[in-house]
Amino acid sequence: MASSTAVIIARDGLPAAQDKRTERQRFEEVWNVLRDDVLADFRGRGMPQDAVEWYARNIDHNTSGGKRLRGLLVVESVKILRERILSDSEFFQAAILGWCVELLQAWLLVADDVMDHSATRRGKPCWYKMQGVNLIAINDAFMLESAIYFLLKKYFRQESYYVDLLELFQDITYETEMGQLLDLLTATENSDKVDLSKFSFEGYRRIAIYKSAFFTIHLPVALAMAMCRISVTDESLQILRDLSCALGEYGQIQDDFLDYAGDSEHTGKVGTDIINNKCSWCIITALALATPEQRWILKENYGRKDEQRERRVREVFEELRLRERYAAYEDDAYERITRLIEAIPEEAGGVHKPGLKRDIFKVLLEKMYRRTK
Ligand code: DMA
Ligand code: MG
Ligand code: MG
Ligand code: MG
Repeated sequence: MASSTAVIIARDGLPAAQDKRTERQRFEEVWNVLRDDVLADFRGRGMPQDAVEWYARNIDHNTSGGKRLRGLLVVESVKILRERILSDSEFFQAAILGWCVELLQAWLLVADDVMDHSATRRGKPCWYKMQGVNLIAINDAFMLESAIYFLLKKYFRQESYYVDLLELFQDITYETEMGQLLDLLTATENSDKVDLSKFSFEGYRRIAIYKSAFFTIHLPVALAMAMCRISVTDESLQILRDLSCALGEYGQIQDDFLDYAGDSEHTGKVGTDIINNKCSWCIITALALATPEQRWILKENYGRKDEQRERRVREVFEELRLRERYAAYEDDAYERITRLIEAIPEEAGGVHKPGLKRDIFKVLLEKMYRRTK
């Protein structure tokens, strides 16, 4: 590990318990080290100054302003699995893996915003909308992805579980790309071909789980398990998959609801699902409740690049009391997921079996419940 790291993490030589910085602050500080690593390597390969500055701008724009839900989930999970406060070097290692998940999210969002024709993200213009970027954003997304594998190699190559980390990132990236494909294919761009009968709860669930659940929940928890050298059994994998699907679907339904009802000042992004003809929880739910007349209005106005028509769709969503439906869904999801968590077997015959811990999912569910951004 780089000697500069030890200085940053163990500031003033304080034992971890007396360290007053929040976990989030410590997590952010690790990023300064990793950012320098990536840029020093880039410069070291003979890249000219303007390219270094471009890469730095790409990295800074796309890694700042997020909630760090996924990155901190790795750190939190390692802490819960170890059942104690982490040493400085353990915190650093867990935070690197957390930052690799944040980088995965960063490049996925750069590409997602191009494909969704979005305007803003995390309170700023989307990267492809920045002066002079445009389609260079495609290569910039790939470069953020490559930074993940650079960091994994630099810090984990000597570990016995290095290949497990690589496989996790590759498999789950692939699954997320499958989800993005389903999301885009279900949303026909051609407004003559808007066909709401293509939307179903079953199709919705598949999109949500593939595009969101696996990289948001399965990946961070599985990385933490790998770091703690907890071997994955069929049983624990099934539990992790089930919990990821339940929590991930819930998280995507929240995202869809906020696309329609969220305060864009607060979420940092302006919703695009209605004009993009997305198979969102809102439209699926509205179609299930609509009268024939409301259904006709939705059919005539959904998925059109026209503000007036978007407003008509919103009016029907209001008439159908989607906000109340969502609040009821959310409370029901909270109860249901709580029961799933309680059913995770932690102990066998009184002997503690190393494996998943309920607290990982409990803490996450509490963080997600009633989120407004
Ligand atoms: C985004 O889904 C999914 C990935 C894999 C980035 P989305 O387009 O609903 O996300 P957002 O609402 O943040 O654009
Ligand atoms: Mg999007
Ligand atoms: Mg999208
Ligand atoms: Mg969305």
